[in-house]
Amino acid sequence: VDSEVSSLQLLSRARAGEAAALGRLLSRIESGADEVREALAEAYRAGGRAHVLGITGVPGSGKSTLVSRLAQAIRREGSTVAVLAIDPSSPFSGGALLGDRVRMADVALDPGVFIRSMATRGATGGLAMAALGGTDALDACGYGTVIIETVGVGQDEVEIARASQCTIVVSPPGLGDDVQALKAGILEIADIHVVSKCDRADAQRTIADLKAVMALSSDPSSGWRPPVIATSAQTGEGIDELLRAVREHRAFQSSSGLGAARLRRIAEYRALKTAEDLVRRRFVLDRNGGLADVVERVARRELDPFTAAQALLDRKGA
Ligand SMILES: Nc1nc2c(ncn2[C@@H]2O[C@H](COP(=O)(O)OP(=O)(O)OP(=O)(O)O)[C@@H](O)[C@H]2O)c(=O)[nH]1
Ligand SMILES: [Mg+2]
Repeated sequence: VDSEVSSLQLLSRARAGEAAALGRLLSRIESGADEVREALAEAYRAGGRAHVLGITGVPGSGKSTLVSRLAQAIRREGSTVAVLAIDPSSPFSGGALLGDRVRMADVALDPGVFIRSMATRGATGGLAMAALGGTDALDACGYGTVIIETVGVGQDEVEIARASQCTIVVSPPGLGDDVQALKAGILEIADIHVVSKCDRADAQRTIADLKAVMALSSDPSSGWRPPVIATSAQTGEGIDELLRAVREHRAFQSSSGLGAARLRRIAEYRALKTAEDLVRRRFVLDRNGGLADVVERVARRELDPFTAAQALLDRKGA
């Protein structure tokens, strides 16, 4: 951590519109440094205005390409948008986005768009903590929409996508008979389904399969039937329709009261996740956390794991 400037200062510069300060702040959040905690608390207090979208799907399903299209559509509406792509194997900066670099460059030069990749594996603070903290920072900076992209594999990644006001699950066409999101176990978290790459001939089959699965599985009592939207980042098909569905879902959430219930569920998840993180930091990262001797006694069966955990938590300090 470069220490001349505090994270709190970076946050206030970022909120004043300085993109470089926002980038530095996100790097610190990514590193999980303790110093950033105060800035994160301030960002959380200031935030809560952005519409946060979670986009997930199996690797290579076309999430990043779709997100860049969606960002363009949001800009055309006149609203601002920030994107946080978590641990992508094909980051925004590097990948050949359908030879569409010119348009991506337009987006990249637009101050109403902020795009950032975060590769947080191995970071001390953990994946979810960095992603959620990053979302708070972007929210506090006043972006109208914050999009968080995660690959739909792994518990943290799926939870991050769920910790949003609207979760979009992207399924690519083809590759066997099953809808892949079904295999990945992420179908049920969708508020909106996207079948990507619908310029491909095999997309029709996937759209039909997904609609059939949805007809069987969706719970009509919730009042919201997740729509299945076919998109192509290549032709632009379905992008406006997707944005319309996002807006409709938001209106439905607020008129039904389900949005408030969801915000409480997210708050609960965040509080518990943060407690978990604190416990992990205290015992795993702190050499004086007393973990080693307790572990030794558990290994020798002098202590059972539950009593050991209780003893650790009861310990003063940290
Ligand atoms: N034909 C076609 N190909 C697409 C479309 N969208 C994305 N692709 C291709 O699919 C591949 C993966 O696209 P990405 O957007 O990187 O997918 P992703 O889901 O973000 O991938 P990861 O982040 O690595 O999981 C790339 O080669 C894209 O060019 C589309 O609409 N049509
Ligand atoms: Mg990606």
